Amino acid sequence: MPKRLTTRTAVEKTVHQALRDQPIVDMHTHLYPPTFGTPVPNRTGKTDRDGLMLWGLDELLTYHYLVSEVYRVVPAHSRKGGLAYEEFWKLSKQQQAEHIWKHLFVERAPVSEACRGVLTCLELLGLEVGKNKDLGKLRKWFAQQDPSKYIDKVMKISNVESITMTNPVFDDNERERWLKGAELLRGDPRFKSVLRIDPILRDWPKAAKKLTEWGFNAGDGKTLTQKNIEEGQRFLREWLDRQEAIYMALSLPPEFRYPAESGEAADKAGQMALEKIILPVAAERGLPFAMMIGSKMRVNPALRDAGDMVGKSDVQAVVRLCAEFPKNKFFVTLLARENQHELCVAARKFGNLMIFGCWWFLNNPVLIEEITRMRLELLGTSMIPQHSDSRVLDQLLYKWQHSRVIIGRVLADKFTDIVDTGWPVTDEEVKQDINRLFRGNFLEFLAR
Ligand code: HDL
Ligand code: ZN
Repeated sequence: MPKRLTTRTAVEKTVHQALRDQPIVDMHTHLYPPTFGTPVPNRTGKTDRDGLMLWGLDELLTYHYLVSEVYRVVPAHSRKGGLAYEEFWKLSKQQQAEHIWKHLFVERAPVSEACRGVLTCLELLGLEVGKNKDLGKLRKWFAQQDPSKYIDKVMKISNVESITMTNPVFDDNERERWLKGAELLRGDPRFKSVLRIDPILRDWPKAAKKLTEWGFNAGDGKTLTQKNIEEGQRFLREWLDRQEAIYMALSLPPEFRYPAESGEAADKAGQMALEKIILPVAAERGLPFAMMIGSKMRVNPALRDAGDMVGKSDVQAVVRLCAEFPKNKFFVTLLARENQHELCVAARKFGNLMIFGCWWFLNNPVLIEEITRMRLELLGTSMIPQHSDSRVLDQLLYKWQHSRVIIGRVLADKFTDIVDTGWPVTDEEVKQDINRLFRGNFLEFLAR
């Protein structure tokens, strides 16, 4: 029998319990099952230097967020003992981890969100790192894990029921693995695939050249004939089938405009690739197209994955695409804090637009709180508040734990606000809405 909630305390208790109990569908990660190989030493002994499944202590400590943070403390160029980038990249993964541990954890308080995240992971794994800061001892525990069983453990503790991968077809390592044996790679139904195609819009001429090399005649990159369009569509259909992808995705620079503003032939061709290749195939299959806009790649190339930057995007490009392609479904997340309000208002105008997550540089408590409040106040529960973006399996533990606490605080306020008007809120309703936010809205939008 549903129980009516009449006080803030009752609401808070219900919200936090419902969040703990709610199985999560994580709609955007960079995680992989063991069939994609793992470079991490472990009890199975089967390691693969270029393996894609990252997990364990040294991967946690060398997450690219922490690489950029340690270069704040020990600069690359300094008269007093810096560490040149190329020297850092020459270190082993363990040596890199030790360098980060020393400078960001031992010699100063690990208060940044990425540092704190490592501590939350270790705490949730029961490793009592406060009692023992010796990496060697911690490493021994991880080396005893079997990757397959470790996935079960991490998904259980984090209560994540489904992991949505990012599968970049233009990445040679990943593509070759799919070509070798797609069925092997899809052995674990808890992992869903996403066809990631950034180069098609970030650099159509280069992408067209690659497609042609792979046997799909996509033209010269400056013009798109009907044949090129058909071949580009054939490429997408073939890879969507191979991966059994549940949506298509790409990230875009802050300069992305629709329609393309530059008179450049390549930009015009890229716009045609969007209009004639990507969106028609997505629409025919009822697949959402995810645009993650605002990432300026490699502003500091020496930092590699850690060298990307945020920039303010043009939300009107999203508005025009949603308006001009009503049969397409769009997942959109923007990287700049300054774009969040305009994106929320855009979502009020288009039912084919589902906004999601506090992406990358927004995935910090202060911004998760601000953005979630804004979304609930403007959109109610018709949005997807978070994804983890995890690159290392263990990060599911901290990214979801931290977000549950913050989103829970906001939800408790919002439910209490309506309880205060005399509106009858029950525990069942709270559970239903939390299911919508952390699972249902995503699955329903896929099926729509
Ligand atoms: O483009 C993306 O999917 C981003 O999430 C990048 O992978 C970024 O490097 C990242 O890991 N952000 O968390
Ligand atoms: Zn990502």
